[in-house]
Amino acid sequence: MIFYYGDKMNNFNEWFHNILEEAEIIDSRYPIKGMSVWLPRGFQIRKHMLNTLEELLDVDHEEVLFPMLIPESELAKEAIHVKGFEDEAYWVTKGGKRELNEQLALRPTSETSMYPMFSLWVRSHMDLPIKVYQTVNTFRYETKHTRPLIRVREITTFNETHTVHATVQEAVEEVEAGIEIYKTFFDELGIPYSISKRPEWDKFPGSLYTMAFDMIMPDGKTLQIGTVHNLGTTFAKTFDIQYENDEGEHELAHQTCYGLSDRVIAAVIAAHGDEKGLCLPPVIAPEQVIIVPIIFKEKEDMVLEFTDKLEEQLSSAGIRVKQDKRDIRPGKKYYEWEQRGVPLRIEVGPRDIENNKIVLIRRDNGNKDFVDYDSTTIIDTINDTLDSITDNLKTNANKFQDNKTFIVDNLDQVKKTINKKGGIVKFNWCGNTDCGKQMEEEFDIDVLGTQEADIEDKKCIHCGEDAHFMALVSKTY
Ligand code: 5CA
Ligand code: ZN
Repeated sequence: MIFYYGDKMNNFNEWFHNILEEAEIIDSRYPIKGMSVWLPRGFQIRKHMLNTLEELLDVDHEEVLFPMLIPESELAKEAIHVKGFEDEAYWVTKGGKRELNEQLALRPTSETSMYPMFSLWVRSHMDLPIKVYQTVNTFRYETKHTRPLIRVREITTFNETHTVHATVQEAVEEVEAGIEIYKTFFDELGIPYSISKRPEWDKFPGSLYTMAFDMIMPDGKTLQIGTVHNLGTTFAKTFDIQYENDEGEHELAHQTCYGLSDRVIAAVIAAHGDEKGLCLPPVIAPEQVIIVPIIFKEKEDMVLEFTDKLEEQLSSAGIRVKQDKRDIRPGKKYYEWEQRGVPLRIEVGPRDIENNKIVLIRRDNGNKDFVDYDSTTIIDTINDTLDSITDNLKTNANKFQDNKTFIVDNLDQVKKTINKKGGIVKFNWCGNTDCGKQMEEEFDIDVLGTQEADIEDKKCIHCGEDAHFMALVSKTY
């Protein structure tokens, strides 16, 4: 029986939920709202996702691990920051039956856990820069509708980078570096994005400014998939992170932080999945290649001898490969591995071996290729095919994002476009908070942020004042 996933475009929620279940990624029946269980297949995907990310971060950052509990006195130190998170914090108030002297927050993010320690670590400019990251679980008592991977109360895969610098300039450069790392990372996964500077009223609590990555989901709403913040000296003041410069004077340090979450996995699923189920980019696929031997009784030994050798060969070349020798119909195997999103399937039957051929079937476009089996070139052929799958997934996903991004020049079109087509709408904007908040109310949309553009002598399409930016607006998750 063919499983019906639902309509990805018109009923994304149903489709997404079905994928998570059928592809055995997570089980969301855990008896706490907003918390789920990673299943073995999902955990593999998560692991490869993190390896890809951490490899990029490791070039210029070091991994650390801070405690999960934060004393209330530290969390409350930075006034704006605590205001942003006070409604979302979970509290530990007891040890056994005893009330604690001071209640402890489960980290909603780790500024207030890390920065008191940074204050101890930074003495002179010799101690700078600090560039560290950790991958941890964080807790946020979200009040908006929770959804698996997308809006959770235990973020199980929170990768956060925190840096400390001597100068404004270095912090600005680190923000750019962070953006580049995330671009490379999302590109490797074929996740499309639009980058904008969040408006004043939606920046990270305590930051100077926030740069955000947004992906347009199949239903036309956008999902914030990553953020890079310039913290300025706000936290350095609060947590007393100062260094002695060459003249022996004390100066405040400049900081940045940036982070990603489980949402990355949601984004991959949403970007590439289809009516057959999950479709994974090779870089995070638990199996990049699945070999299905076509076995007939009398030729079984011959086929298996060949496929065992092939499996061994691919595996030695560093390709994640698995062979499915189960005694069930090949059709059922094809169906299952397609559902699970394995990028490439190799079928080999007795006739193929006699003709010295193998059959490659791509998950992304269904193309079937009969290729000559040559032991000296087969690895290149397969690696090239995997690369081509990555490219194709990325191209198609980017096309979707581009086709759903509209530039308009009057207010009427903003409303019409968002309601009819969804996606991101861009237009000339003044950048003023009052104007922006009014628009959000009037049109029931969110201002994602601004992009710099050549806007001379143009007026804000909402209030008529001079325009300074392109605004990006959308409905959001
Ligand atoms: N300390 C900073 C940088 S790590 C910080 O916490 N930034 S954040 O609040 O913007 O979170 C980083 C990213 O986590 C967001 O861009 C978003 O993609 C993701 N995220 C935030 N809240 C949730 C949530 N409840 N569920 C899943 N992902 C979330
Ligand atoms: Zn305006």
